[in-house]
Amino acid sequence: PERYNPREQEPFWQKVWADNKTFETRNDDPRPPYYVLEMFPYPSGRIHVGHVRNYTLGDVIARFQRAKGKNVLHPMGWDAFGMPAENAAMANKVHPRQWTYDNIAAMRSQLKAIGLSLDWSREFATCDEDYYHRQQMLFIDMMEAGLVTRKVSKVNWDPVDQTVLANEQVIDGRGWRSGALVEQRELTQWFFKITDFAEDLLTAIDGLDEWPDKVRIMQRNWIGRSEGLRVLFEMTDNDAGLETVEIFTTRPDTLFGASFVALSPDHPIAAAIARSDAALAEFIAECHRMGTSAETIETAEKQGYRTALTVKHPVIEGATLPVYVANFVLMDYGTGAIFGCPAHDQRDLDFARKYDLPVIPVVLPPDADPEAFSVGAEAYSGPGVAYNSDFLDGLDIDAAKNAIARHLEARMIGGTPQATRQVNYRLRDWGISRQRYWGCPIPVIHCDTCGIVPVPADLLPVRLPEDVEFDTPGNPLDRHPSFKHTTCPTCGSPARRETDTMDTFVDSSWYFARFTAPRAETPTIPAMADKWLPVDQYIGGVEHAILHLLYSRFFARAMHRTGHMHVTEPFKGMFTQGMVTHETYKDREGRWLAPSEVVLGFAEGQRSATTPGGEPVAIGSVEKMSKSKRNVIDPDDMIATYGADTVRWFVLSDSPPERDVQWTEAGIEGAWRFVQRAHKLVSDARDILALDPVTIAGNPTIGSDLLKAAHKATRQIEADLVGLRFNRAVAQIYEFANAIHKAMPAIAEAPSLDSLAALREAVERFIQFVAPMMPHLAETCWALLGHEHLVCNAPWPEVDPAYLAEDSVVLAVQVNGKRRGEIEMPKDAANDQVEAAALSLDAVARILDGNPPRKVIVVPNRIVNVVA
Ligand code: ANZ
Ligand code: ZN
Repeated sequence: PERYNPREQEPFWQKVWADNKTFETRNDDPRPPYYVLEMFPYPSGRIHVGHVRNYTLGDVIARFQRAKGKNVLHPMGWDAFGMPAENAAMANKVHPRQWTYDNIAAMRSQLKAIGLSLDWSREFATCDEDYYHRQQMLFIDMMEAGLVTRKVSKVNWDPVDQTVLANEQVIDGRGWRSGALVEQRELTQWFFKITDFAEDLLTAIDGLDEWPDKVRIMQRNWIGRSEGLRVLFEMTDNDAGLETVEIFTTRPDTLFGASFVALSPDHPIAAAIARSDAALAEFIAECHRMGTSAETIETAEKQGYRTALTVKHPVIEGATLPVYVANFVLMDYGTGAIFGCPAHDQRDLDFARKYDLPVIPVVLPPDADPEAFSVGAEAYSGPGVAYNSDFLDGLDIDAAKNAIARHLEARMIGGTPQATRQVNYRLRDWGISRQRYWGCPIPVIHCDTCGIVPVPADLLPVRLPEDVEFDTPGNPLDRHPSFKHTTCPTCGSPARRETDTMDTFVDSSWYFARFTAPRAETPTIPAMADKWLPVDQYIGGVEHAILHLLYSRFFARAMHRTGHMHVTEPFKGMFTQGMVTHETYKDREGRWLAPSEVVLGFAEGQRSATTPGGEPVAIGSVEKMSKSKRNVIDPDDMIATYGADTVRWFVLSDSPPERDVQWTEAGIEGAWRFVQRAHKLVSDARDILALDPVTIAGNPTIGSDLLKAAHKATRQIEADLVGLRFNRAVAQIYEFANAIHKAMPAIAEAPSLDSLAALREAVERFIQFVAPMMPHLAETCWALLGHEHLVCNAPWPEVDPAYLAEDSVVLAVQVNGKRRGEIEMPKDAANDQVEAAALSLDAVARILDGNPPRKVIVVPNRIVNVVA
C-alpha cells in the first residue's frame, strides 16, 4: 500500500480547516463553553521545542473537548512588547515594530505548520495599537478606582550610559553595555496597588483545587502573610531627640533572648545619626552600592555598624541592648527595624558570631535537657517551650507569643501601647514604570497647574511615535519633542506627557480576557468575559508560576472592581508542563557540538558518538535545551523531515506532561514508525471492509472481542485525556492498535456481517483516539474509510457498558445481613481484594467505627457479608 506522506497531507488538511473556518469560535454558539489557553509566546523570532510541547498539550485538550460537544475557545496571540526588540534596534538598526511584526509573521507560519486547532480570527499582539489602547482605558479606570499610585522607588542607574537598567541588564553589579558600576537612584514611579488584595489573593488560593500544589505553595509564599507584633523599644538616653525605635517581630516569644536591635540602612534614625557620624554615613553608602533588594541581601555577608545608641530591654529590668545598622534589614518590610535573637534565627546568629554578641537560648526543643541544650553553628527554629524567659517559662511558642503580646499591649509608652499586633505581607505593590520605548505608554499628563491629569478617553490611545532613534542610550520617548511636550487637556497650558511605559507583565495580565471579545471597543464585553472565564485549562511553564499568575489574579480582581467582568479568578485549571531536554556532546577540545554534528552508534555494546569525520565525541549529561550547550533541536527541521504529527506524537508519548521529556533520535523514529503503522492498519482495514460477507460463520467471538477492546479503550483513553495523562492515553492506543492488528487476518479469512461491522467500529474509534494528537493523519485515515465530513467534527464515541460488563461484576455488600452498598470488582477477584474493597466503603467503615470486623464472608462474584 501507499506510504503516508505528511508533506502532502499536512498542508492539505491545514488548508481545509482554514478554508472551512473549522476552528473559529462563535460567542453565540449554544454548546457549553470550554476555554483552553496556552501561555502566549514572546515573538523572539523562532518557535522552539518547548512551545511545540506546550501548544500540543493544549491542542489535544481543545480537540478532545470539541469532540465531547463543547464550544471550545482556543486562541493565540503574541506577548510582543519588551526589551529584546529595543536591543535588536540598537544592534541592527531595525525599528522595534518592524522586528516584532517580522518575527510574528515567521512564528505564525511555524505554528500553522503544527496543525493546531486555533481560532486565528481572534489573534492579536499586545503591541497592536488596538490592544494597548484598551489597556490604557483599563489603566485610567484603575486610577479612578484608587488602584494606581505613585511612589518614590529605586532603580538601577547606569552612570555612563545615563540610563535606567532592568534587573536583567545588571550583571555582577555592572551595566551590561557600559560595564560601569550600577548605582541605585530614587525615581517617582507608577505602582498598582496589588497589596490591597493581599488577603483575598491568599485565601482564594484554597479554592484553586485544579492547580498544582507546588504552584499554590509558591503563590502563598510570595504573598507571605505573617502575624507579628510591633514593639516600641525606649532609648536609654534620648540625646538625639529620639525616644523610641519600633521593631517588627513574628517571634515575640523569643524576646528574653534578644541581644541587639538592628536598623535598616535606609531607616530614618540611621540617616539622622549618620549626619554627625561620618563612618556610619560611609557604611550606609556602602550598603547602597551593594544594593538593598531582598535577593542581594539574602546572599550577601551580614554586616553591621554599631551606633552609640542603646535601648532598654522591654521586659528585663535594667538590661540594655546595643543598636546596630545592619545590611540585612529591609526598609520596606515591617518597620525597617528588628530585635535580634541569635539562638533562634540564623541571620541573627551569623551576625552575633561575627560581632561577638550573646547567644541566649529561650526555646527548649521537645525532650531536650535545659542544662545541656546549647546553640552552636545552627540556630534552633523548631517547636518547643519557653525557658530562661521569666513569666513565659513552660509555655509553648503560640501561648508564649500571646502572653508576651498581652503583657506589652497593656504597657504604655508616652501615651501609646508598647506593642501592637500586626499582620504583615511580604507582597509589595507592583511597580510598573519602565523607562523604555517599546511598551504601552502610561496615559497621563503632568501639568504644573492641574497636577496629574489622566488622558481623556477621546484622546486615547496615546500612540507610540514612529520616529525614534536608538543611537543614544536611554528612553527615546523622553527626548522625543512632540511626544513629551504637549498641552494639558484640562487647562490648556503647556504640559509634559508621561514618558514611562508599562511593565510588559501588565500586557500579559489580561490578554486571556481580551480573547473573549478581541475586537471590542472596550477592554472586554463583560457578558462575553463572564461566559468564557475563568479559563478552564491554562497551560504553561512553571517559570511563570509566581508573578504572571499573581498579576493575572490581581487584574481579574481589578477588572471586576472596575466593571469589566464579574469573575475574579482567571484560571480554573492550571497545568505546568515539563521541559524538553537533550543529551549534550563535546568534541576532543571540549567544544559543545550540536546534535546535527554528531553521528550516534554502538561500540563494544555501548552507545558511542563520533563526528561525521570519525573524530571521537563525548556523550554528556541530559540537559534542558539551551543555545549555550548547543543541544537544541529545531522543531522546523523535525517537521520538515517527519511531519508535525510525528513530532506531536513524540512529545506526548514519552513522559507524563508535567515531567521533562528527553528528545532522542530513537524516540522520534519510533513515533514516525507508528504514524506509518497506523496508516497501514487503516488501509488494510479498508481493504477488508470492502469484502463481501460470506455466509459461513467465522470465529463467532472475534467481533465481540474486538468491540469489547474498543469500548474499554474508549473509556480508558477518555479518562486519561480528562486527567491530562497523555502518555498513558498513547500507551492505550498502542495496545488497541495491536488488538485490531491481531484480529484482522481472521476477519479477512471469513468475513461475516458481524465481524465486519465490529472491525469498522473498532477502526473508526482508533482514528478518533488518534485524532486529538495526530490530527492530519486522522483526517487522512477517516477519509480512507469513505467519510465525507471531517473527523475533527465527529463526536467522541460513546461507551456501551454492556461491553465492559463481563470483565467486572457488582457484588452486594451487607453488614450483619443488612444491605449497605455495592462494589464493582474484576470478575473472579481474589477474596482478600474483595474484602478490602468492601471494608473501605464509607457506609461499612461508619458502622465499624474503627473496630475490626468479627468476620467477613465472601460469596465469589455475588455478595460480601461483614459481621460487625
Ligand atoms: C525576632 C526574631 C526571633 C525573629 C527569632 C525571627 C526569629 P517573616 O516571618 O518572614 O515575616 N524582620 C522583621 N522585619 C525585618 C526587616 N525589615 N528586614 C529583615 N528582617 C526583618 O519574618 C519576620 C522576622 O524577620 C521577624 O521576626 C524579624 O526577626 C525579621 F527567633 O524578630 B524576628
Ligand atoms: Zn492643567
